Amino acid sequence: MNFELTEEHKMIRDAARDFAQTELLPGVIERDENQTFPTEQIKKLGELGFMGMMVSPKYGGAGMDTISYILAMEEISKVDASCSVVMSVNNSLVCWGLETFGNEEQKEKYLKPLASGEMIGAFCLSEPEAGSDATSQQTTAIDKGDHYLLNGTKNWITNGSSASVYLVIAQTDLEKGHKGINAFIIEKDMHGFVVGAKENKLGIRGSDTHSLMFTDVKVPKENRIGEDGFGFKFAMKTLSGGRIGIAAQALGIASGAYELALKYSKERKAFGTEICNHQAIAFKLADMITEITAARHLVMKCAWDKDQGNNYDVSSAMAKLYASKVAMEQTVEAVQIHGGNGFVKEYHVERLMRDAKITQIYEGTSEIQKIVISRSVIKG
Ligand code: COS
Repeated sequence: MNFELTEEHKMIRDAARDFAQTELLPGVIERDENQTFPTEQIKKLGELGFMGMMVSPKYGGAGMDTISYILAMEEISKVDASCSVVMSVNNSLVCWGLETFGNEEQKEKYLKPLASGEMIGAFCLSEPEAGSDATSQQTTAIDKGDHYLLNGTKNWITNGSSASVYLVIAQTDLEKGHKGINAFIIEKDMHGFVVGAKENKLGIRGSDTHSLMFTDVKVPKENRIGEDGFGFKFAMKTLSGGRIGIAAQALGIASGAYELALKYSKERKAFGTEICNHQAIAFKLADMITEITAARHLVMKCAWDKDQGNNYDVSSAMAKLYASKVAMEQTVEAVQIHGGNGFVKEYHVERLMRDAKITQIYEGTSEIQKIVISRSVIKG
């Protein structure tokens, strides 16, 4: 076992930290307030290689490992979780899915611009009636010979309007159940594809979340990913990796709030001393750093599993379940340590608390993670 980061890992973490402080911190409160998408910031993340971190340089990516990816995700999420969700979806759902399961033509045409940050991608599984119950897809893609005809609605899609390329899951053959589901690459300008209204959200307000409508969209046959009927497995396998990204996001939200709370507690005075000298606050800090360290170990372990080629379906579910719980609980504590100041926007912790909630919901709710983990332990 080796708990040390390599020099390269440290460099990537520090580059992400610098970027977050210089490029993301200024304006983060306003972007949250006005629900402004971080267009310029995402462009710069692309130039740094952070939009296709794990993609091979052959396809315009940075060729880094999963540990590097989660280190960068944590640092970006400490400051701007709206920005990090855009990065996470593009990296671990869209780019990874295309690089692992796409064919050579699909990689040349779509992966290259996505990995270089020239384009943004979206992953479209959820529907009004199919969130956790992902096999109940109502969106249909009927085989018409040289193309599929796509009809249906997708909900809560991250990068809904900012994306140019959408990976859409749809039912091709109802009788075959989940084995009749396929994944397709959809371009924004395909006829019959409409981006719906933007959601007005509790947290990650800088990211754009939309519903998407497909009416008789003609999807060329060559835009199907993998063999006929591979769509559900594609979604499940891709989400396992996505959950590592969201676990790292949750870790970053928690550690960002902790760092702010620690600093504040060393400056703010009450009853004649800095509040960190009061046991009530000192013990909160002790609990926070302990929980965050435990979450970091789970996230690191599962990233390591992925880099080693081990199965990470369960370790990513555990990492996301635990890190998102820590994010929710410890951001509440960070607000508490800040007292009245924690309740106002200028101190950043209220935003982190609002941002934390979604990490227990998207890419599989905490309850879904418990299904994945419990089925695995019972099966043995
Ligand atoms: N990798 C590969 N295949 C997987 C898999 C994985 N991680 N998880 C499930 N599968 C396969 C199963 O092996 C099964 O295939 P076979 O019939 O060939 O064995 C198939 O997928 C169906 O699996 P299962 O029977 O377990 O389906 P369930 O309907 O019980 O659902 C859960 C399984 C709940 C785990 C799944 O629906 C899920 O993850 N839901 C949450 C989806 C989600 O994250 N939504 C958020 C949207 S993205 S923001």
